[in-house]
Amino acid sequence: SQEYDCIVIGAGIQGSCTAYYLAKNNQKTLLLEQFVLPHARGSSHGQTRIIRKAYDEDYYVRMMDESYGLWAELEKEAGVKLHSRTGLLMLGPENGRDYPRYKQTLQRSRVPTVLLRREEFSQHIPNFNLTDGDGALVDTTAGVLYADKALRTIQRLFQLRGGEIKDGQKVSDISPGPVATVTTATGAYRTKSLVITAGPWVNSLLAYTGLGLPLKVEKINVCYWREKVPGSYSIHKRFPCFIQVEPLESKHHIYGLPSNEYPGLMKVCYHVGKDADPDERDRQTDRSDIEILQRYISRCMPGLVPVPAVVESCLYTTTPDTHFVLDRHPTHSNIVIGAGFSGHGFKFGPLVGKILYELSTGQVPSHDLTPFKISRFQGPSKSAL
Ligand code: PYC
Repeated sequence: SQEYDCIVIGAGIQGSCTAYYLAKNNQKTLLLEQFVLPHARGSSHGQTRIIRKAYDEDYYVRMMDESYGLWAELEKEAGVKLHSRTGLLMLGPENGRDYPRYKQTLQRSRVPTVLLRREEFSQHIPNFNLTDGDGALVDTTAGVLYADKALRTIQRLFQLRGGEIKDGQKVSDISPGPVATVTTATGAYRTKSLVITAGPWVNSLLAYTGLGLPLKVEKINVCYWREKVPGSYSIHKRFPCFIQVEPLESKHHIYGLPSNEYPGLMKVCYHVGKDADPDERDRQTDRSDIEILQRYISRCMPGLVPVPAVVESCLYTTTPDTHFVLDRHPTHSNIVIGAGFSGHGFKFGPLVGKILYELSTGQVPSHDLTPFKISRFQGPSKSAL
């Protein structure tokens, strides 16, 4: 069997970034993927994601400070533009639970932010009705990440640095130990260090190692809505991304990205979906979130036709507190786990990759990983976006 310094299982954004930092630091690395690349079965496909510093926890803001720099380095190395700045409009009840927390965290962390007064709102954000009682602010650092392009670019940079990708190779066994063996239908690979970043499939892989994490896999309906006047919510007219917390229509957030990748269509989605089996994703046909979105769009975004023109799918793998898992395996310390990105992990990809590389090569991680430890699942949980 072939031997590597490190094997990374799962070539989504987190695994591909981890593999890149390993190869960049001279580790002989194999990136294994069960499906033939590229594919749309997991959580890293699709044209766009939001990148932002707007968070309600200081540590995510600090992590995004570094992640922005790492994205810029990757763009420079590849000579490819991977994101566009649009700003992120945060909306929510002034006296609610979430909006004041975001506002305080942004101000405390000195993130460049513009507060929009109700009187001036429509002048800055046309075609949008601000809900009575809602506050509005703009995180001016935020924008759109070109997700598919970013994933392709990082995998290419990994290969240019000598990394090996084997796709279409589903893992059929992991035998842990000081040298672990990973078996697929076509080979057995040995490694001193294993990283598991398999998104919704992480628990099926961890089962080989005697571990199960409290993760929920949800199917998100990624909806695109037609502009009544083409271009009115367009990135070219500087329409921002938005996150509406505590909307009148629902318990969970609604978010949107300006029309860009599909001209004339704006992406607006609900941040929570229904449980799904990742191997039978399309058997989950619930569309109750689309009714919530239709009500929201009819009320707040009068320039969109309130019937989705395109619906794509994405899987979220969610932890009970919606914070990530970035940790070592509790009984096999040479197995590192990156999981449970809970629908907000893509923008952290390069930083997560750097942290998982640090863990897998025995370095002290460059960020405090306390919020991301597996041991927290034995205690009480709390929730964030
Ligand atoms: O983390 O900004 C985010 C996000 C938006 C939609 C899903 N996640």
